[in-house]
Amino acid sequence: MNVSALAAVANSVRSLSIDAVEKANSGHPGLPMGCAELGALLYGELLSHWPQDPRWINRDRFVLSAGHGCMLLYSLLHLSGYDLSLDDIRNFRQLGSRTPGHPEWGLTPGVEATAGPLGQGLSNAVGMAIAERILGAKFNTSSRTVIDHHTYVLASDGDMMEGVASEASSIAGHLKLGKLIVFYDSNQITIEGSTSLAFSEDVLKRYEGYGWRTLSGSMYDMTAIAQMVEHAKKAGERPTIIRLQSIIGKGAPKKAGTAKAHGEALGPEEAAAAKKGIGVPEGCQFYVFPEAEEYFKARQPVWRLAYEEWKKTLEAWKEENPDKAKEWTRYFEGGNADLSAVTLPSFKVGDSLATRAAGGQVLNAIARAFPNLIGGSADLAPSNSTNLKDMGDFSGSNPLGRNFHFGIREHGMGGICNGIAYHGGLRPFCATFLVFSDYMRPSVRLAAISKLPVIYVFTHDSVFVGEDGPTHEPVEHLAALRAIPNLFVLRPGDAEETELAWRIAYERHDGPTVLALTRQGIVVYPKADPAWRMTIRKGAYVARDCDGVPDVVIIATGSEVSVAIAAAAELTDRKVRVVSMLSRELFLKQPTDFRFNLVPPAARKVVFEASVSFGWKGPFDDSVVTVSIDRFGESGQYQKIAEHLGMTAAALVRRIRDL
Ligand SMILES: Cc1ncc(C[n+]2csc(CCOP(=O)(O)OP(=O)(O)O)c2C)c(N)n1
Repeated sequence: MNVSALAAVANSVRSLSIDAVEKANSGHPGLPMGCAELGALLYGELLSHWPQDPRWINRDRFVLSAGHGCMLLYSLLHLSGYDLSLDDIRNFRQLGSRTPGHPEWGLTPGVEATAGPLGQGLSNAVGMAIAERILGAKFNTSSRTVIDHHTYVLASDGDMMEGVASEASSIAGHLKLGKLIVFYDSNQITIEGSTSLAFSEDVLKRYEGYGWRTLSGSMYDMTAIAQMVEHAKKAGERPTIIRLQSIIGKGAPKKAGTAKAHGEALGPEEAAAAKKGIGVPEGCQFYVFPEAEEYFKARQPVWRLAYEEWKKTLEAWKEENPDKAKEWTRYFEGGNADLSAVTLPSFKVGDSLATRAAGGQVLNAIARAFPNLIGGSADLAPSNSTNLKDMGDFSGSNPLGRNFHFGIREHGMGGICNGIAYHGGLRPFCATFLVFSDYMRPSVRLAAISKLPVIYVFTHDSVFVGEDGPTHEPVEHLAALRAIPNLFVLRPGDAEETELAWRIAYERHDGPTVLALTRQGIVVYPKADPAWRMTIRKGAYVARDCDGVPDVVIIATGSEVSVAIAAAAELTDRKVRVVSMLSRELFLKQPTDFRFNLVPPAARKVVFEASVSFGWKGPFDDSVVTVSIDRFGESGQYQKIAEHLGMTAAALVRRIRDL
């Protein structure tokens, strides 16, 4: 290990980070300056990677969980040869640049996860380590290893304080994810000052309790860190956390070790002094030390060789294992999974079952056809109907089990599923009650930002949960989820629609999808639109129609569709159409013609949904009438609740007659 060259890399990271933040006049110099040595060691020595192929399946993953410190990452990606130029670095934080204020997956080559909301990156890394475990068990043979990599994380004090990181770390210990290595940048500084203001726990003891191996040392002893990593790699069944004592803003003469170094430009004087202190020639901007450049130049052939070796192994493995090779293609190159040739359960008019039950049948059929579909629930699988029958339980000793038991850790579950999706090769779903989607909302939002095709099965989707009462009855959740851009929220009305909803969710590859499913049984209704199976993919279709142009269009979702159909049948003196709106987002994407054909502007529009009315005016016009629930629910028999809250067919008939 060339410590002197790595020191030059570390100081190049400092030089680039100081200047980028200075030029943008915003950003976070403290972490990159404080962790520069670790970054140099990672990108120079520890990571098995090949900058020319940042999507190499078997690369080591490195997640910068403390995303605010992204100049560390950008500097190292630039220095080690990724397609990220000095101009990209100069454009740090500028509109349209590839170096945004926090790392964004899919935008910058080499960025493994969108990070910034603290704690998320660490939970993503747990998902990546899980994916590695599964894929290794699936594809490696006794003679050839094609999946075998480590997942590294750099986490800050803030990451360590966040609950989501605790949830994910707890399950990582339980699952014995020995190839997960977390570096904890312990600089004891956060935005408000010293961590002693709010954080006095013994982090390593906590991780010991989770079943991790814990090590500690100095951020600035690269030889010792490399030794600890070797040690960690031998930890076998235990993930490792290495606490590294560090100085935020190391190298800034006045601000180092203080909160002043955390999140603002050092200022011209301090920046100049810091650069001088590390040996940047006077007047130089965005300076890279020649020794650092030479070092990375020399590393390229070494990395290329390892990469080419792996490719050769893969080719030989494919020849020896043609069946596995086919699976490999499906796992990694399948792209948009095509369900057209897959037989899914069919339901018929008159069948009575909850959409969660129908969903469970469809999920099982898809899972039988696509072995890379994996997932589970936060301890509610029997209620969510998400058990994959005869497909085993994923555990520390059974990597090929496909049912995940996330425990009661919704937020961790969301972060882990994002990590599995980031990793590639697997298709994750997860489940809980709709009301608890709030517990995982930050991860859902990040899946939407990062265009991850995670599927969320959220059951017990309305006040018709009944007896459990208002704490368990979602009223604002559909609206809240619909407010997240790029998230599809699908609320099917019966079992047949549930099958279609699953198809849409599974075939989607550019973002996450929510399936909101009922607890209560629903009778499958006849559909007026003969082409409804096609039309519903546009978000809505005519479930029940009238002769001629309708006077009233009831727009209903989920379990309210069948109630609306019953109401329409009673309103014999009016021309009433019922539109089942599986997805408002999909409907709103359609051309005006389609939307106006379905919901003619001249008709009275009545939205019927057991949810807050928030958000329903926008899609139509101010004349829309909402029959909805703008309050919390009640505990009781769900039919009684429906009567109490005016959500029955009779109540809807009265409302429409009163119009
Ligand atoms: C969930 C979340 N809450 C708040 C923030 C705002 N924030 C950014 S960095 C930070 C804390 C900084 O302390 P630390 O994590 O120790 O980073 P360091 O100061 O060492 O750079 C906070 C509160 C955030 N990014 N994510």
